[in-house]
Parts: sequence; C-alpha cells; structure tokens
Amino acid sequence: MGGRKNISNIDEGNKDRQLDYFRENPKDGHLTTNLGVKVSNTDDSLKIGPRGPTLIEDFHFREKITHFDHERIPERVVHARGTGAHGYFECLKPMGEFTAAKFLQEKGKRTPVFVRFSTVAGFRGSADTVRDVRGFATKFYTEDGNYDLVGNNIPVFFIQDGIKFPDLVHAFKPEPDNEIPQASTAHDTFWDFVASAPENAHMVMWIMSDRAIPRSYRMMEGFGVNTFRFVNSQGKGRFVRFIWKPALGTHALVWDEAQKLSGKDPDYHRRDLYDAIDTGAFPEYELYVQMINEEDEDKFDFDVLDATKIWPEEFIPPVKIGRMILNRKPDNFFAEVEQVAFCPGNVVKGIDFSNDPLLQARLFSYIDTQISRLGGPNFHEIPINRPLVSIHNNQRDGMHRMTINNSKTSYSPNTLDDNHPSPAPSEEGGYVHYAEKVDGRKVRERGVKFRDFFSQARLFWNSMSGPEKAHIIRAFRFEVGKVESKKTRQMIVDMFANVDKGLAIEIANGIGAKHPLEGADASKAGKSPTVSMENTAKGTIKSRVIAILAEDGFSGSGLMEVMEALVRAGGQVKVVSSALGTLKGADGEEIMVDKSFLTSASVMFDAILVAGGRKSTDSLKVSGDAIHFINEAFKHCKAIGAIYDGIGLLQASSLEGITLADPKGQVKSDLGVVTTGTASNMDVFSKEFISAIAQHRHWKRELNDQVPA
Ligand code: HDE
Repeated sequence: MGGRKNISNIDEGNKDRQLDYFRENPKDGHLTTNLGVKVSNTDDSLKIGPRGPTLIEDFHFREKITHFDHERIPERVVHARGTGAHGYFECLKPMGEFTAAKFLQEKGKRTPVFVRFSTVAGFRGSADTVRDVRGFATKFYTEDGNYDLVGNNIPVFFIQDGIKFPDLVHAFKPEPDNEIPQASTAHDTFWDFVASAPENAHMVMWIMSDRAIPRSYRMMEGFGVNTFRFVNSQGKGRFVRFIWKPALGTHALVWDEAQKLSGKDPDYHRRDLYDAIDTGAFPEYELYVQMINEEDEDKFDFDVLDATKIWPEEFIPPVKIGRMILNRKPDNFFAEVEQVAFCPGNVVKGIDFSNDPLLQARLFSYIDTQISRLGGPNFHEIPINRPLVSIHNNQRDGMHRMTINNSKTSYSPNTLDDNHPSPAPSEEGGYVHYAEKVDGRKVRERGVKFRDFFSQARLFWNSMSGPEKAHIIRAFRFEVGKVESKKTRQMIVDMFANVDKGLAIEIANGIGAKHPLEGADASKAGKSPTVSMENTAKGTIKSRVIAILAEDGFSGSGLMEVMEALVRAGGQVKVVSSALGTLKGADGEEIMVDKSFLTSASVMFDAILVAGGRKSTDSLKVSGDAIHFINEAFKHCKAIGAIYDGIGLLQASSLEGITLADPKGQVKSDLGVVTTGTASNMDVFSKEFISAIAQHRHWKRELNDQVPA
C-alpha cells in the first residue's frame, strides 16, 4: 500500500504480520451486513405474512444472494488444481560474487515465502494423483520486492517456443466436443500433437516416468526449467538454472495406486501437505543453482536457451545456495492459494532473463492471464500478492483499487511534488536490465542445436533403472493404448524408435502396433545418474504413514515397542480395523482405532504392520478387506511387517515367493516383508522394518503380477 512504512527488517514472520491486518476475527461481534449493519435474522427472508411473497427491500437477503452469485472466479487456464503453504527461505551460501540479489548475500538470512504446488491439466476440482507434471511456484517476499521462481517438478518442457503453448494446452486438455478425459493426457489429441511435434520427445519420456506420479509434494524436485541470468553488482552476467531438492528424497506412487487414490482420496497430496505441517514434519527443500559462464555458452552439445534440454548435473554441478522450510498452512484457501498470482517476470535486482524463447513468452503470459482471472490490473494489491516493501508509482485507479494515493501528481517528471516518486539509480537499488548485446535479423526460426530432439531423450532412457524402464513402458501402453486412432498409435511407436528401438518395440507390443523398421540404440547415449529416482535419498521414514492392522485380542507388548520405534524414527502410526472405536488387547490393554477398512485403504499408507495376537489374527484372516489390504500393499511394493500370530494374515494372503519367520522364530526380512515369531528381538525387528520402509518401494516384487488386488 502506498502509505505503508518500509519494512526494513524482513524475516519470515513479516508476511504473517502483514496478513494479520486483513484477517477477520469472526468472534469479534455479531453477524453484520457488508456495510456493518447488525443482522437480526439470517434464516428467513422478509415476507408479507409467513407464506410470502418475499420483499425486494430485504437488503440482507439481496446482499447475501448477490455475493454468493459472484463467488467464483475463472480457474487458472493451466495449473488450476493446486494447494499452497507459507514458510521461509534461508540463504546458506553468500552469492555476492554472482548475483546482486539481496536475499542471497548473507548466510543465515531468512526471507518469507509462499509456495503453490499444482497439477497442470486437470480442472480445479480434479484429483491430485493423476499422471501429470507438477507445478512448484515460489514467491519470495524479499527486501527488494517480490521474486517468483515459477517451476515444475520436471526439468524440461514439451515445446521450445512459447508460441506453441496454446496448441500444446488445447491438445492435452479434455477434447472440445465432449470434454473428456479429465486431468489426463491419455487421449487422441494429446498423442496426435506429440506425434506431430517431435520436440516433445524428451519431456514425454519424463511424464511417462514415475516423476509424473509423485508420492507427495514434499518428495519431488522443483526446476526453474528456463534459463535465467545471475547478474552481480559489477554487471557481470551468468546463465543459471534453479533446482529444488527435497530433504526427504524424490519418491513416486505406483500407477495402479495413483489411479485408486484418485477415487479413494482425490485430495491426497493436499491432505499430505497439511498433515505434514500439522504434525511438525515441515516440508524442506534445498535450493541449488547451475551456472554457465556466458563465454562458455557454445561449449555444450545442447543450446543453453533450449528448455527441452537438461543441463546434466555431472557436467554443470549444482551449487547449494539455500533451503526452504514450509511451516504454515494457509488460513483461507481462496484468499491465499486461489488468489496468489505468480509470474516468471517477477524478478529482483541481480536476477535477469535469457533469450530462451519459451521464457520470453512466459514473461508476457502470466500477467496477462491474471487480468482476466483476478478481474483487473490491481491484483498486486491482494494481500497474498503484496510485497513487504512499500509501493510508490504513478499507476492509478482500475477495477478493485485499494490504495488511496494521496498526492496531487500522478505523472513523472513533476515539479509540484518535487518529482516524487523518483527513479532509483542502480547504486540505490534501481533494477537495471542486463546490457546484453543483441544483433540479428528478424526471423521465425530456431537455433541449430534446438533441432536435436532425441539425444537427451536417449540419455534419459539409458539412465533409468530396470524398474523405472518397466514403469515407462507400461505408462506408454496405458496412455497410447487409450488412443483410438490406429494411425496415431503407430506414429508414436515410430517416433519413439528414434529414442530407442527396444523401447518402441515394447510399446508396440502392448498397443497392437507394428514394430518399427529401424531405430536408435540408446545404450550408447551415456547416463546421467541424477535423473534416475533410484539414486535419491532413502534413509528416512520421517512423516511416512504406517497402518497397524489389528482387531480385538491383539497382543500388546511387542506391538507397543514397534509403534514407539516407528514414531521415534519420525513415522506416523494409524490403527486400522473393521470398525472405529477402541480395541481391547489380549492382556487388557486398549488402543483407539484411527480408521476403519471402510474409511481407508492400503493406498493411503506407506507401509503396513500386522499386530500379533491369536484372536485378532483369526478375525483379520477371515476379513476380505484385511486380505485385500495386504495383497494391495504387496502389489504396490510397500514394506509389510507382521509379528507373532500376525504372520498368519500374511500366510492367508497372496505373498508368493516370500520367506516368512517361523512360528516363535527369529526376524526374517525378505524383499521388504519383515516378520518375527518372537518378542525377544523387537529392536532388531523394528530396525529392519524401519529400513524396509525407508527404501520406499521394493520393486523386485513387481515381477509378481499375479497378486489379486
Ligand atoms: Fe506456465 N502458465 N506457461 N509454465 N505455469 C501458468 O499463469 C505459460 C511453463 C507454471 O501456482 C499460467 O497464473 C506459457 C513452464 C506454473 O499459480 C499461464 C508457457 C513452466 C504455473 C502460464 C508456460 C511453467 C503456471 C496459468 C510456455 C515450468 C502455476 C495461470 C511459454 C518452469 C502457477 C497463471 C500457480 C501457470 C503460461 C510454460 C510453470 C497461462 C505461455 C516451462 C508452476 O500464464
């Protein structure tokens, strides 16, 4: 707001305090109209006699209905489905040598942030766990104004030039005649577009991979994708790319699980984010930059301006510069998550753009779209979008203007108001665009290296582990298998033969297409280990949710020990049983049931532990729900534990080829199934079970396709 004081000491609390100003306290008084008139009755409209008619003079009725009639705003044209959280960014490495950005100058300096995570294709009410790219957009409220890092969880993009964005989006959104399918690329127009524009090849490999079905927003990387510039105080520029790396590692769901979750809990990722914050397991990411000196621009076999290419981390090592903690949920979804407006063009001094033609289009698009989405040019005044520093300029009026400008002059230069507000020279913090020398003819063309569409798609394929490759093949078969046009299906097989002939044959085998006549051999492409999720952090069970299956008559002693160990290691335990209420143990102990089989499913948990106790096991063994719970968790390669008689439930399920502990025998751990027949070594059991959960998934079990679940 024009009149607000400059906030000199920005810390993570400042944004909170600023939002406090706008927060309503509903307990403050009586129900009022929007104009503050106390309302005496809000249940009956004003009528002539109890049976009407209703009177138009009832201003409370009219106001209530009118406001309701206009409650919806247009959803985002892409990234409509999302959620967000507040937190702070902390600088870990002073970057003054490379950038003048103030929030990156001092180790330990904290800057408030708001992050919005999203899917891309689905409507605002679509499910969280669909196969899609995830948006990862961060607004830094810095002392130099707002900086937005508007990224995705995949480091490359479909297209190279923003002019094709409307074509891409029209192709992947539901088809225009019947508005089917929702939040899915598994349909004709998307694959027709892919087959017609081979620049999509690399990105399509990523979205067919498990990156497109993340386990959690807290377990995915974030990439700025486009090439930006760092500019230091001497005006020297360097090309940069940004990467967020999650402290919990990069982990995915299984496709079958993702589809089931879309029905069982469409809010799965949203809930997961908020649950984590509620339980104090604050999502944490480290921020890295990759830098390329301008003089080295031509030294690579990719063009640094091409957003369909990664900068392989082996050649351009990322430098860790900070970390981000998300520690507060929004108070009001609409006010914060829905109204937040990002733009990759929102930069601060020290950060500048490159000529990446995708980025250049984005610089225009985001502000433009907010004008229709948020209803005018004053969306920067909405509390979540306001910078913490004060705003002074000669922009005036427009829809929904909040600021009361109190000067007579609204032009520059002026003498009536001593030329206030006046521009700041660079030494006083004024943003000066990087003085890049540009020379050329106006053409509608692309750089030569942009035309290499397949090298990095091969690199990606060759960097995948066996299970990752198997998942990609299945994803192609699913997605292209849903395409009705045989011609398009064949075109996809032929196109991906340019990535790898073996891959194309595998796709063809699943979708009734012909094998390609020729194709590339990706095994010669080299490997980039960091693109494989196999090489991610796997050492923690922090915030992982473990279902404890039990019924009346469970055996308490060993169970309590394991539950305590799980909680100590950062896990969350939830007791699941046939009905809500309290369970009575064999020795009289009691535990509360958190979820019933009806209100939950194995897909909502990271691991399963079956309690011991004869009576409990006998009940579970005859429960189709319990057997299904185990089979499904097994099929999804999750860690499964069972103690004493609880092993009986595993025996009654379809865990083919797994060695279980003998009755009264020592701990056995086989492909993520950990069992013990005796209470004498619960610490060993807990350790093995925790390490099995930390592995995330036990992919070798996937070969076991016959599990009925
Ligand atoms: Fe976006 N994108 N985008 N995009 N994008 C939008 O802006 C656009 C691209 C990304 O949580 C829109 O406010 C164009 C790449 C995120 O609010 C729109 C092009 C990347 C979000 C838009 C791209 C992104 C958006 C829709 C190609 C990863 C959600 C609503 C030139 C680096 C932000 C809005 C949020 C949203 C345009 C490509 C990320 C229409 C024209 C590449 C995370 O302006």
